[in-house]
Amino acid sequence: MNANLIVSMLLAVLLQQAEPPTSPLPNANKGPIPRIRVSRLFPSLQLRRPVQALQAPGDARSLFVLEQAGRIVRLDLQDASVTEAPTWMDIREQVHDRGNEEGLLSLAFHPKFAENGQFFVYYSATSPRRSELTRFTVDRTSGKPDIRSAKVLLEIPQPYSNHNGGTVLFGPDGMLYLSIGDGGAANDPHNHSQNPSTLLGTVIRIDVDRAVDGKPYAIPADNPFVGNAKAAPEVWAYGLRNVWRMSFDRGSRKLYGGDVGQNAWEEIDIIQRGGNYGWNVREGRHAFAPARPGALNTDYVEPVAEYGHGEGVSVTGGFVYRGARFPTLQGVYLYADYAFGTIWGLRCGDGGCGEPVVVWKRGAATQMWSSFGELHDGELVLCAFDGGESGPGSLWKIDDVEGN
Ligand SMILES: [Ca+2]
Repeated sequence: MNANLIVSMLLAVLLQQAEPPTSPLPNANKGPIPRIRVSRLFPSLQLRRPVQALQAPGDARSLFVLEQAGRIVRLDLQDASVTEAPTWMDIREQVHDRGNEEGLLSLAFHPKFAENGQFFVYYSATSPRRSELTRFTVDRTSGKPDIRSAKVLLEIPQPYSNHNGGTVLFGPDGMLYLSIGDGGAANDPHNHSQNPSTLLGTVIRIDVDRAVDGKPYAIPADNPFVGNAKAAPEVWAYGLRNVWRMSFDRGSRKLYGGDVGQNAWEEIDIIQRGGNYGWNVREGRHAFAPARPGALNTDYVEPVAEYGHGEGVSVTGGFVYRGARFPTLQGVYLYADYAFGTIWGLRCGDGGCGEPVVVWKRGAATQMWSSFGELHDGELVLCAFDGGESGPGSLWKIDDVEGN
């Protein structure tokens, strides 16, 4: 075998490894959905209201966990017996967490975090009441976050304490996405969600690597409402009530979100460019209130799954499982009800989505599932408030799946 051939074969192997897993097959919505079992990650560790768990690019060993009050801890995945969570960053001074839905809500590491040290934090602040999207940078000398590096990218006025969203994340396109709730109270009294000239009730998409027109970010040229006087150019999708959690599927590259309902229906949406997801005219697949005159678009995108308030009252969006450990779970989108603790699985493919299946039900334990996280290897972790909203918090992993 000549040297060129060996090099090209090695290159092929490397390229193969670098490629994302293949997209689901057209009939991927038809396969069986297995039940799962969960067990504690870090069984001796107690957290306070953990709301997100994630890894940083270039670091497969650490798990970062957000506590809602404003602390980010860094855990070593190889030290299961840890009893104290080491603080990585503490912004409790800046974060306002008086309301149940206020606080430090989400973190996204820049895809080039290993080189540029940038990360983006979404949290509630006060006087005046608002949500902030702020960029921080890790200090190169100390290797720790530099609080003074804070650069506010967005300030979103919040009329009420509830419905703040929100998940901040980077898409496979390198753009930053952020889900923002409808502003709160009930019924969306100011009609934010059907009015995309406000950022409330939307998912936005911005380019944080460029600063243009006096803004600390740029508007991607292919955003759906660029040049539309009736909508803000940041908006990617709207008609959303309160997408607490959303995620990109590594396989299909689709953006899945759980949109929390009001009186009757919780829903899962696949959030696409320019889509109007219906709130407050629709709740789930059902009429909620009449459309107002002059609406930009009344062609509502229906959810891919829903459940009624007999089965749960507040959806926590999860992830499509793309790990290697449980082949029968491949391609299944997992999501939960925060309050009832039930976990569902849903398979979607090019032909649409199948029916969701209950994969786990809470027994004697009292987990309230606040969030899912995806590790670099595709395995999932879950964050829980145990014993109710003021109880201790914990982390969980999937440790067994039917048929594996
Ligand atoms: Ca909807």
